Amino acid sequence: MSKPKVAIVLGSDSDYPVIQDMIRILQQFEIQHEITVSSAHRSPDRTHRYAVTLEDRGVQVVIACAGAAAHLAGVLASHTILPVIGVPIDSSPLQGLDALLSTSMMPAGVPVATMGIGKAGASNAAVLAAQILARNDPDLSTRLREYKKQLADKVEERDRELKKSRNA
Ligand code: RP5
Repeated sequence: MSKPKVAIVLGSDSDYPVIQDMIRILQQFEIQHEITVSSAHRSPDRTHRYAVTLEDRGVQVVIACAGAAAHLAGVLASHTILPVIGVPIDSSPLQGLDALLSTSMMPAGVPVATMGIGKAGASNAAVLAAQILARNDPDLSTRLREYKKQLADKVEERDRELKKSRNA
């Protein structure tokens, strides 16, 4: 098996159900990935040890998914020059608004490309990771163009169905 290009880090295994579409999209694009549970707050040493291996192992994009006072993406970004995409998970009483702010509001110099909250944000993280990797991968670029075309085709199909149902 080839080396993972995308490293997905979850703050908890309880975040796993939220990222199912992310995994599906990465598989659809044939992007090798790995998934690791590590918490910025509960296992800071493990998170640090993991972050410093990423570049040497050939990982090219990191996706960090965490809820509540989510510092996972920021901490990973502080230990690597790889692009880090953050996904705020809607697992807290504030339904992810806390995670959105704590993931996105990074100090200057340590960016986290923050997605929207929850499942849609997780899906977009996979697409953005694919778009980053596609800069050096013509086959992946082709798959991305086909993916975008399918999105557009689906809108036209729904438009046709809506019009048909209104005329019925
Ligand atoms: C965050 O706290 C995790 O990313 C998760 O979204 C949330 C709850 O974690 P558990 O208490 O379910 O492990 O750190």
